[in-house]
Amino acid sequence: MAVKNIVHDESEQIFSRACRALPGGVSSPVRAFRAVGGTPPVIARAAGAEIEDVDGNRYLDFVCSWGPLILGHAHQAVVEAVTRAVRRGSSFGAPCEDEVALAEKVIDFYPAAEQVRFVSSGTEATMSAIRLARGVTGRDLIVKFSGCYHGHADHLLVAAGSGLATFGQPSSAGVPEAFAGLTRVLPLDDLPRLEALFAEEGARIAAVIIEPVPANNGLLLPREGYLEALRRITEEHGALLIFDEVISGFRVAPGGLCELSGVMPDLATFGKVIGGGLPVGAFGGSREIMRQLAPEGDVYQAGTLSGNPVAMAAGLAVLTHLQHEDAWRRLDELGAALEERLLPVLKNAPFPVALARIGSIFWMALNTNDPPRAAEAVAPDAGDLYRPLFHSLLNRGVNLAPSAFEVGFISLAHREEHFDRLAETLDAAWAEHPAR
Ligand code: KE4
Repeated sequence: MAVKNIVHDESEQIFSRACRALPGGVSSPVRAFRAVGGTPPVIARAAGAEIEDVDGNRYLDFVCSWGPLILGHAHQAVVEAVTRAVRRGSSFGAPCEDEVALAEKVIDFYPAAEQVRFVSSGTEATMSAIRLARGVTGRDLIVKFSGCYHGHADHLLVAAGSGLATFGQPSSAGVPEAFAGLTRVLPLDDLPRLEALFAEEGARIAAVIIEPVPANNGLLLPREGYLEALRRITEEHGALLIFDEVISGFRVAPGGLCELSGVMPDLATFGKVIGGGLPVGAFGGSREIMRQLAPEGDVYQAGTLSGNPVAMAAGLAVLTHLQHEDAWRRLDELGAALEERLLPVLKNAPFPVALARIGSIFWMALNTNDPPRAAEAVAPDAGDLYRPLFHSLLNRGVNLAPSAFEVGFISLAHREEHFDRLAETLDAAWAEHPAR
């Protein structure tokens, strides 16, 4: 397949305006293509498994807006629900029925949630869950794992993943040492280190927060028994276990990793899929813990647009559609089809490539034969090897994440023939890769 003669004039023109009006031209750093170079296409529209830029170039999309679009872009169920909702008013700042219905569905789906609170992003969800854990336990320390990303709340921007992994910044400027000092960071997949930390400071630890399947520094699948061990250790020391299921929630199973692993966290956080592409986050847990939140309890948490009726309608449409379609069986089928189609082609790469996958989430681990289970085990030259690969794919109309550390997503709009196209495009990319 010849490299498409991609015209970028409109994107270049609009993005140069963007760079004058917005820092880096973006509203979120990883979109700026700094890790892969070049100018990001400015997207005009999207439908199903495709996105189209302002120059009319169309791309087969495996970013899916970083996970939310599990039904595909502009799905009819979401468009109709949002249109109906917004005609009734965009925001009330008061209880609304769809907020209750979505909360009831989340509680129905997620085994560890007896109550939930809605917010407007995954960051707000994890920030609020941690404040609640500190309020409930009366303790200050939080434990996170290097490479796990839980949004950009100050105390969590320590050895994070996602954009921070992409930029190689172990932590962010602007975070006072006093804030970061209450966060302990350990490597994933190292239980002796966790046991030792708890032996030393367990009485001060409010919570351990983890992406139960880390997907922001590559897809770092946990070893058998690892999550169970986290549950045991936190329970022994009276610390809460927080599953950050912003990516995995409602995607890998109705009840996320909680359902797949059978491990019950004390709190779980959600985002992405639960909003169907609109700004929704949520956190949930036992009634006993959740009732510590204002207005019932003394842990304050609030938000003008939390439980927004239009966003709630979108989330409800997505979860309802997933349920009726028995979507998770189909998403697993599609994930298996992608893996079967890609494995032979990965062998043609000019360096080792391992495929990590869980359900409809996948990641190519470059320059290694075994998918890493910790950020420290990701090949140090993964970013360099990924850069030319990314552009070869993009120039052939296939959109993967502009970072070696972000995962790919499959939606219900994807078909097996899309994976054939990805495989063919990868083969062409290997042929022209500088490592060849
Ligand atoms: P948001 O605040 O971006 O809605 O969610 C933060 C967050 C929390 N927890 C996990 C496990 C997450 O993956 C995220 C956000 N994910 C990144 C990319 N993997 C969002 C992309 C971006 O920052 O633009």
